[in-house]
Amino acid sequence: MRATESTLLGKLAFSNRSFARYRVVFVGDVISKGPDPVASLRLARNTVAAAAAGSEILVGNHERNLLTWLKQRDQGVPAGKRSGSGEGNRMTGEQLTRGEVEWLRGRPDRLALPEHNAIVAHAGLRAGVPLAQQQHADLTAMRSLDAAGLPSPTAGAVSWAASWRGPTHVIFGHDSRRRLQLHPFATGIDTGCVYGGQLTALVLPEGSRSRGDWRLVAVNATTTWCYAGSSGGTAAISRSPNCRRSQRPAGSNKEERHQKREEGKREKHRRRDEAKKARRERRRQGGDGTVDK
Ligand SMILES: [Mn+2]
Repeated sequence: MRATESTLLGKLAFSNRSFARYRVVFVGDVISKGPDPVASLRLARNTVAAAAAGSEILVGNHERNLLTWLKQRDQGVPAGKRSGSGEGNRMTGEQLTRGEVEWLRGRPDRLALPEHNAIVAHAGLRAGVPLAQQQHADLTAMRSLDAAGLPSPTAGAVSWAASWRGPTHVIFGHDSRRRLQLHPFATGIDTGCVYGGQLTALVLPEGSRSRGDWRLVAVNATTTWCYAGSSGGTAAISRSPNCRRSQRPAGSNKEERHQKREEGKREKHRRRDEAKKARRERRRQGGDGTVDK
């Protein structure tokens, strides 16, 4: 993701490649799943440091998982008993300096942008609850509402954001399966970069207070690091420790199935033509193919 991240940052900074005039907010999950989570995190941190005051990296569920893992490690919890996906957290955790861990611990899970009538959070907000009282688990993990209308981390049938009634506009990430979400009062910008989709930014010009005045900027992923949508248990070790799968499962998507079908058809035609040719050959040699006996 780092290369794509650089490209998007470059595109946003235009020709001068300077963020000093911009307030930059990352919506979280900068780490995990890509080939070099620590480099991604450092790039994001450096960008925020170079950008205008009020720039920030919000905590997503992956940063939360890493921080929990680090806390348990520091408390002496045995490796096998720590929560979260151990291998990915171990690899990331061991590379971060103490200072970086401290800095990551200090990142917020919500950010109000009153000048834009907007709130930024990694996953979502519970309706009817003031920002200060929102729960960390909801802010970093929700995707849908359950039958009772309560936040749920599962994909669900309908995004929580579809029923968010504002009046504050929520800008969020986390829900890459649904890709770009453009609801009346919520905008989801996780467009599945690590899955070979896009990396997307929402640009809010000074003084703008609604999406009509905001601008979406996206760059295509340079590569696919993870394949989503499979419940298979293959651990992704070499490419990315936190991916459930690093290998593309056979027939995993529509295009691939289509290609397979077409290949099958071609093979069938090829065999039929061969059989025809053989029959013709037999006729040519012996009249009805039954001679020479
Ligand atoms: Mn997430």
